[in-house]
Amino acid sequence: MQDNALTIALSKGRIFEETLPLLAAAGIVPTEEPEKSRKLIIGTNHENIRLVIVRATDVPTYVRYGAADFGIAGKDVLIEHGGTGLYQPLDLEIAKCRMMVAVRKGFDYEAASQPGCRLKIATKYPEIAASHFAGKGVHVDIIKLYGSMELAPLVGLSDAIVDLVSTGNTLKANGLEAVEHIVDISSRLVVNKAALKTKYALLEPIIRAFESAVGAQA
Ligand code: PRT
Ligand code: MG
Repeated sequence: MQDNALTIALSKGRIFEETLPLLAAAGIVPTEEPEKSRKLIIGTNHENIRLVIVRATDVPTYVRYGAADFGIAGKDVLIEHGGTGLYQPLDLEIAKCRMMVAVRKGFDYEAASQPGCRLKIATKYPEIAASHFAGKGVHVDIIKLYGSMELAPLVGLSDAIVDLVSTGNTLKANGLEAVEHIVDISSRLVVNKAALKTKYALLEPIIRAFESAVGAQA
């Protein structure tokens, strides 16, 4: 990769939407919308700055291996898959939500989650779920899913789910309720450590601009 060029890894959807104002604060404007375009590499108003559109869970991988100089990743992804080898200078306070335990309405979670009890947990986050229940002394059988976790307790696949909640509408629409808070989630800037040194002059003003944009929103 050229030393005067920057590649930024972003995921489509909420992270992309909420990152646009931060990019704008740094004077960076994408030339296309990833929702409308099928392109995976998107240019910007700067000839030397481009965006690569990847799955949210893949952002840390692109950045760690230097395929992107920096990116934006949810704290859920960073905890679950590890932030090893990444410099994480800034909480961007975007794509905020909460990692929660949820059950079918009426399920006696209090009784079922006493130390020594055994629970079936469906989740996309087996590491986070296992460490949460280990901390409570509750035995768990973790069932790894890749989506639609809310369905699992409704069809008897699990007793509870561990998932992200923002408005709570998805839980409500499926007759579930959140019963325990695990951790607050937001997205972080993740920077390749080598790029931080070799491209400091390019990266530093962007990080500063993000920082003041985040400060101004707070
Ligand atoms: O969707 P896809 O499978 O392509 O990938 P992804 O789910 O990894 O990506 P995406 O874009 O959905 O989420 C990217 C990041 O946004 C996550 O890693 C989180 O850090 C953050 N985020 C913030 C959320 C939510 N809020 C959120 N509400 N990610 C997912 N959700 C889901 C949640 O899993 C549940 O299914 O939205 C549903 C609940 O929303 P409410 O508003 O009904 O409570
Ligand atoms: Mg999603």
